[in-house]
Amino acid sequence: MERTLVLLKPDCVQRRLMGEVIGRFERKGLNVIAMKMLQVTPDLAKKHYAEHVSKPFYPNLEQFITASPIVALVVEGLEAIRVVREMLGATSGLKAAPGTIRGDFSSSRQMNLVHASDGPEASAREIELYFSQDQIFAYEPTLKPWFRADDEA
Ligand code: FUP
Repeated sequence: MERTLVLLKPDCVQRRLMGEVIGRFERKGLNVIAMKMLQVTPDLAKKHYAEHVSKPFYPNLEQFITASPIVALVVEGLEAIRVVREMLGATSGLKAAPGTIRGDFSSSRQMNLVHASDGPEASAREIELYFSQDQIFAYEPTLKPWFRADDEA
C-alpha cells in the first residue's frame, strides 16, 4: 500500500471542482484517509515548493497557492503515488491528455487544479507537512473484495 499527498489548489476549490476530483479518486477505488481545508501561508508554500523557491516562476506560484483556501488529502492505495499522478496528467493543462483531471478541466500550467506527490520521499515529506499522525485514519474499506482479487494485496 502507498500513500500520497494530494492538494486541491485554490482554482479547484473556487471552480467548484472538489467533488469531481475527489469522486474520481473514490471511483478508482483509492481510499481517502485524511482530509482538511486550510489556507497556505507563504512559509508553508516555501516548504512545500522547496525545490522551486529559487526559480523565476516561484513568486507567482506562491501568490496563487496562498490566494484562497485549499483542501489537502492523503490518498491510499496500491501504487497510489503513480496511479494518482497519472490521473492528474501532465503538469500543464494544455499538454495533459484528455481523460486526465488536468486534461479535462485545466487550460493552464500554473492553474492546474491538483497537486500530488511525485515519489515516495516527496510523499512522506509532504504528508508530514500537512498532517499529524492523529489526523490520518487508515481503515479497511468494506467494498475491498469488489475492487481487486485477494492475491493483489
Ligand atoms: P507537478 O509535479 O506536475 O505539480 O509540477 P512541478 O513540480 O514541475 O511544478 C510545480 C508547480 O509549479 C506546478 F503545479 C505548476 C507550477 N509551475 C508554474 O507555475 N510555472 C512553471 O514554469 C512551472 C511550474
